[in-house]
Amino acid sequence: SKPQNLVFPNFHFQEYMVSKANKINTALDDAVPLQNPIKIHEAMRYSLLAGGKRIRPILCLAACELVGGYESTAIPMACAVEMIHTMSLIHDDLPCMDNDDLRRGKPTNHKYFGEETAVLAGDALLSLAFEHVAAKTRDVAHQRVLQAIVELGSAVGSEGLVAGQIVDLLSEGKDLSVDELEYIHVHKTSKLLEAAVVCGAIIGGGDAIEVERLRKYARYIGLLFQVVDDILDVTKSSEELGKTAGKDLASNKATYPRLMGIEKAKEFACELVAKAAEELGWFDESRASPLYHLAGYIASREN
Ligand code: GRG
Repeated sequence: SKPQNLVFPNFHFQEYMVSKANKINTALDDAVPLQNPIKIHEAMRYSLLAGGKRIRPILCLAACELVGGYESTAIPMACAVEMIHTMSLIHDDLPCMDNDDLRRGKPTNHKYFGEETAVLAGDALLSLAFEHVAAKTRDVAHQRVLQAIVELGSAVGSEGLVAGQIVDLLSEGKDLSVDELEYIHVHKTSKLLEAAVVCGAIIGGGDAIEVERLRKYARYIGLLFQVVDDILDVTKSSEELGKTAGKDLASNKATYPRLMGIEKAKEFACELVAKAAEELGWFDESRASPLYHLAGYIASREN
């Protein structure tokens, strides 16, 4: 395989993230204008433009560019992925699901607009996501657009996010095995991250081998995302409580720090970054630098 020196000397990751997030925010703003009926578009925009790290759409653009595609061709797909992510958060926060009051530093959609509007805002974002890719993707063979839409649909539906959510709901109050926990994480979190990367690569003109290498990369970072989430759960609640053991260790929930201890969980996170980087070793070094840094970003994020 190629050498692993993926830290391209002239690459500035912070600037890269800000520039990509700005482009995505502008594209999302344009994709959902404040039109009639005002209430529904206001509710869609409220959550969609409420910040968020934009990890998924940035992954999508980075994968597209890695395989030699233009950023502009993957912008509609990147927006679609973020629309779906946002709608999943809106629905996840509803009283019939997690019943959360705050999201992205603001009152949740249903707290602000009411439950009926929040459900509809989620539905509308889900529908718009697919319409947007199909209608707005330019200069890409239709067969590729179709392939990406199939990939996205399967990552979201009853074999993807929805599967993870239903299994999560059904297992409430039960002691979970590691496999059951893994199933929930893979479906609730990894599937959409994977679709973001794979769809970006398909839209960017990647061949089958490149797409499958990037799928493997995405699976490692999907798992990494969850391991880091679990570590943050422990460290954050420890800080909040001013104790050495946080809420995670006090609950029965199986988590990586709980299963293997916090230090081993951190080591595991480093191993996952290394494995993700290994998949990138097959690509051009300078082009792979963003995805390499994105894995590091997911590993070291603080929220
Ligand atoms: C998708 C059709 C459809 C229905 C939704 C409610 C539901 C089914 C699924 C729940 C999915 C869910 C909320 C998973 C958690 C995903 C996750 C890790 C969220 C946090 O992602 P970040 O940290 O958040 O990237 P920001 O706010 O930065 O975007």
